[in-house]
Amino acid sequence: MPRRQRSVRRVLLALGVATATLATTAAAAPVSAPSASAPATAIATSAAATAALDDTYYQNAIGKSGTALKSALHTIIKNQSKVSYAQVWDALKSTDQDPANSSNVILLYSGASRAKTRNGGNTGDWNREHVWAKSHGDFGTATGPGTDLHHLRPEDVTVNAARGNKDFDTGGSAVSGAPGNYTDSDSFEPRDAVKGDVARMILYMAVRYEGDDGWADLEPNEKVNNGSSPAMGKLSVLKKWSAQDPPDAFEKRRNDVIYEQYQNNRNPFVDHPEWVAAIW
Ligand SMILES: [Ca+2]
Ligand SMILES: [Ca+2]
Repeated sequence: MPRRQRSVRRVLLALGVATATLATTAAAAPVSAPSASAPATAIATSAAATAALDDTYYQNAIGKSGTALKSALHTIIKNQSKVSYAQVWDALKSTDQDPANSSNVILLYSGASRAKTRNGGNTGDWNREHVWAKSHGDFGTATGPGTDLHHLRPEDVTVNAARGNKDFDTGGSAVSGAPGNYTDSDSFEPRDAVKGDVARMILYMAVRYEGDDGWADLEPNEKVNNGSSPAMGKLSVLKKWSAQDPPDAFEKRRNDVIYEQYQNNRNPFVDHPEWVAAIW
């Protein structure tokens, strides 16, 4: 691991220790202690972690915008470890663990909490959803974009099939088994709570894959029915979704787990959602 990443990890570990210490102190405090202090502590810790990343991991991207920012971020995030498609199963059990039940994962579109042991291909199982559909650029499941955890999520087998390789857009009829999701013949609309997650995953893929490493140059566009083109729509809708659903604790933890335990690279749009508009 490059020195810069090691130093970021040290800072994050230190912050993690600090958070744990504060949490213990809060838990041991008298019940009369004002509970309003807890969120302030969490926000301060999160801001400190982001500042630490800006000084290290994102050092060469700070202050840039447009194509210069996209290019700087590409250089940063393409430096990564990779997992095999078989290893994705276990990784998702960690990255998408239900915060309320460590035996389960949360499914992306349906929002259901399902046993980690139900990974598979039968009805009632969950499988590996490629949010950037693998046919868009035809990258399959060889180690590379098809195994990149930043856009892979657990999803119910039937719901995954309903999404298929459709582009993202609003509208359609309700998706069975996935409340709040809609689909029609050429597009899929995820539930509100993950609209931003979906957008940031797609835009990560656009920055990570620029056609310089044997894989297609993936880019968002304004179309649906992109088919096997290395493109995903609709950009204007994805930008809106990212703005209306900012990163929450689940999405941020996921980014940290991928960075620290699996790929040693980050989704910049989870750390800096304002970079979506700075580039597009
Ligand atoms: Ca969200
Ligand atoms: Ca690209």
